[in-house]
Amino acid sequence: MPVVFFVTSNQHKFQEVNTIFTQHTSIQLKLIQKSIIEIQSFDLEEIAFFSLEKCTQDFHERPIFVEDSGLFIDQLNGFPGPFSAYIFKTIGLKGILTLMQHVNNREAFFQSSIALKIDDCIEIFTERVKGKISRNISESGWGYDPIFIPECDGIHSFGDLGPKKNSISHRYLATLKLIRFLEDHLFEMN
Ligand code: ITT
Repeated sequence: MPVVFFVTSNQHKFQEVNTIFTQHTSIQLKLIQKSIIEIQSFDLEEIAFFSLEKCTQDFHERPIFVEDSGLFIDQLNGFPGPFSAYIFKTIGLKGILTLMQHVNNREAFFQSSIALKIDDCIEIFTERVKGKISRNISESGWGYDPIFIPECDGIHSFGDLGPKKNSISHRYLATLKLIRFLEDHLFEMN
């Protein structure tokens, strides 16, 4: 069976993507656990592209991909966006809710951008999921999951949705695009 390599330092991301692979394809996913060097940019696709370029200098496995993701809050002009990982580690969820204390428009979206290297080509797959920032921090979930309520549910946070998150999320939709591309490409070659 074909194998594809995913470079990430984030176990949650890997588990989510691995579950999607297991449910939707016979292509196997292998983890390369490594912190990724990211350029400064407002554009997640550009960050993913350059992270992949850097990774492929160190790792020669193919096909290989990285995923860059972030939470973009409308009333904060897209903040934390490309700085999501840093902001999570510094001001955290409480800090975000404090910034949003007097904000009534709580619309936001999550974005996932996957950059894949296959042969000598780089392909980018991006998806977004709209939702709202909650007023409270729910108990379950990782990263921003406890404060993001997806539009398609409207009540529960990603954290509260448990495994259901992984059938509606930004990462799920982008990973499905990746799988469709890989299947077309890898099975056509055999
Ligand atoms: P990599 O090694 O793959 O880069 P990372 O954790 O640094 O892992 P990102 O640079 O893509 O990942 O940063 C995205 C941050 O956004 C991540 O640390 C989380 O805090 C948050 N995030 C992204 N997707 C999320 C999701 O589905 N649920 C909750 N938080 C998420």
